[in-house]
Amino acid sequence: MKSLLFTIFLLHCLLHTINSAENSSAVFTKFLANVNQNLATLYNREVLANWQLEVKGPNDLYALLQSELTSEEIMNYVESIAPNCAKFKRLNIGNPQQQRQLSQIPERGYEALSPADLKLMYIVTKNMGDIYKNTKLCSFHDRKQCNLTLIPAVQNILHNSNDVAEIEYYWLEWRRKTGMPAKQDFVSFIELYRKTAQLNGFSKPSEFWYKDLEENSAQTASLLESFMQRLQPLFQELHAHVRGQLRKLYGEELIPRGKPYPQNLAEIFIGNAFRRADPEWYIEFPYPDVGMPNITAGLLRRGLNNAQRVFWNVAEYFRSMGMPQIEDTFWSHNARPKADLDEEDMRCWHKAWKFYGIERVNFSYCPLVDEERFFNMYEALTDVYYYRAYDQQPTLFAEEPFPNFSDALGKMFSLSASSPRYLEKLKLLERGLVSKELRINRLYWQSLRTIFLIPVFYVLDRYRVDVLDERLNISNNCAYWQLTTDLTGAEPPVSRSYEDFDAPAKLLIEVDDQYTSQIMSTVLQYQLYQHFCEITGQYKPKDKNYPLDLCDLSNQRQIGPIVMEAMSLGSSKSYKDILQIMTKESSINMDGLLAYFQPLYDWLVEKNRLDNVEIGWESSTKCS
Ligand SMILES: *[C@@H]1O[C@H](CO)[C@@H](O)[C@H](O)[C@H]1NC(C)=O
Ligand SMILES: *[C@@H]1O[C@H](CO)[C@@H](O)[C@H](O)[C@H]1NC(C)=O
Ligand SMILES: *[C@@H]1O[C@H](CO)[C@@H](O)[C@H](O)[C@H]1NC(C)=O
Ligand SMILES: *[C@@H]1O[C@H](CO)[C@@H](O)[C@H](O)[C@H]1NC(C)=O
Ligand SMILES: *[C@@H]1O[C@H](CO)[C@@H](O)[C@H](O)[C@H]1NC(C)=O
Ligand SMILES: CC(=O)N[C@H]1CO[C@H](CO)[C@@H](O)[C@@H]1O
Repeated sequence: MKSLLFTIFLLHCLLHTINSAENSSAVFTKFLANVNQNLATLYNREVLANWQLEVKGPNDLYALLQSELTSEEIMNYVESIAPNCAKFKRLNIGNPQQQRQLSQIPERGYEALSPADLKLMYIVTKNMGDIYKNTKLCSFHDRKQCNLTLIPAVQNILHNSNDVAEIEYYWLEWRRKTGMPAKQDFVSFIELYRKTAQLNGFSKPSEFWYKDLEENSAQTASLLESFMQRLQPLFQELHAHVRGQLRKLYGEELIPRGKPYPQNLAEIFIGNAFRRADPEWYIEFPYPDVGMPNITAGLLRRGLNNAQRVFWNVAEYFRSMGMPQIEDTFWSHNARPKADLDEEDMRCWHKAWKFYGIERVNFSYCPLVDEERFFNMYEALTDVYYYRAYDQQPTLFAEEPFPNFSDALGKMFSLSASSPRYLEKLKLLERGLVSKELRINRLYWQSLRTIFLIPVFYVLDRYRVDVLDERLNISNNCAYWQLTTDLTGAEPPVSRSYEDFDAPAKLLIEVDDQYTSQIMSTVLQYQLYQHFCEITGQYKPKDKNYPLDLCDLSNQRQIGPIVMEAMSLGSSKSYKDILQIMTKESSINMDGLLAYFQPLYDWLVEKNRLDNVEIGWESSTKCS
């Protein structure tokens, strides 16, 4: 009885604090201050541990343990404040900035599941990753040798093969060994994901899927559809050209007229654009004799032969655009080389590391010097500026406004730096080399790396969202293929049936990875580029001397302040507000991307006509 009375008394006090209108706002303010502080402490421990892993290597067991422990602590913390978050959301108090902070507190995500379900979720996602890691295929030429990993072994074989039977064999084996074995886990994943969405208070699974994009799923879906529609003319011309090239390589029987191209052959062709360039490959280029300039050779010729020199060169580019100068001590104080490269894992990149609530940005660099690492430096330095610009924001706002937003800025700057006009300035390209042929080759190479990915990414998200929201039956393999064929113009090389299960072949590593933000980021990159080029007079829509693909932003000092202002906002405003500040437009659109590739589009239309290749594709009859 005594203890009951005591409880009632306590409850009364609690309710009193929360419910009395004037005081609840003080309590709310205090709550947010606490959350900002606690998250900063936890995040910093995690970043520090991950930074240690990057510079010391994954064998640093202490850092590995720290990293895992802190992730768990963060989850526990988020879990512990969840009831309060829900309460404050219901009370609907505070000013708009406070309400926005509240909305930026991380969701519990899978932690909202019951312990048994949570365990199951870990098991199924781990299983799928393991299938990917552990699956070994037998060699096409020696069926008794069965130790080929999917990546890199099979991938390397495919890149270097032009034997159609071999390519088809691996395509089918890959699906046979990964699809069916993953089916049950995939089905469980979908069910658990639906539950998670519901437990986190979302009305539909797709709302949870798109939660970081600040719009409801219907708006996101219609934005994506508008992208796909506007992309279609360019994509169809590119598709027709690539299909024509494949027909030259493999013959009319394998690549019949008017049909989707076989996915396996197209992927190898397009994938070439991601490999280190080798001169043989230029045969497939619009102007094979012109090829592409060798930037790596240019870097070495110019004495930019280590990461530190590249860094200062790139820092000068940012300074010339009116961004703050990086202090001389930055490199010696903050930069460390990435730990030894793992042979199998060629992911060696420069990377900035942000800390919270303190002025600190560390930097890890890849010691390799080549074209890719050179342009990557522009992206890494963009992050240094970004992290420093928003370090006065509370922890909950010390983020980009949507995932991959900062990539759009970084890639925009590296795009501008890859402009032949700028490369001439840097003497990485010899003067007078900027010909029509070189420009078309460059645009073509870029289109393989970006334009083709957009529909592929779109299908990956669209498929999972449609399954999650029950618009598509997970057991209907042909529905998966119909989406793929309609949108990407590719079909399976051999007949597939309703009962096969092919979707996981592309989704095993991170089954819940979201690609929509990457599409938005890519489109935004070109939108920002067009805007900045236009306001600085480097791009003039009607003037052939100022095309977008040659626009060079270096020395355009008015850009720095605009970009710094946008960066300093962190996620305190929605991306639309930030876009409005930067460009006077509040939605992402395709104008910039299409303007950029316009010369390639014109070339393709003419070339496809001359080659008498057909545009578009019928639906596929390969799945029934
Ligand atoms: C696979 O096995 C063959 C012999 O069976 C061996 O020569 C080869 O080195 C092995 N490859 C790998 C990646 O282990
Ligand atoms: C470019 O130059 C580098 C360094 O000289 C060289 O290693 C590489 O093979 C060249 N690449 C091409 C495609 O010629
Ligand atoms: C990380 O940066 C801070 C200051 O920004 C510096 O004091 C610290 O030494 C750096 N850490 C390393 C390992 O370089
Ligand atoms: C988008 O962000 C994710 C997670 O940070 C990252 O893995 C991915 O590489 C980014 N995508 C692009 C296109 O930069
Ligand atoms: C999905 O398809 C399978 C196999 O065709 C069928 O058994 C099942 O009833 C379908 N589920 C729904 C919800 O339509
Ligand atoms: C009774 C009481 O403690 N009132 C406080 C409620 O919170 C405001 C601040 O928002 C204080 O000024 C009051 O003193």
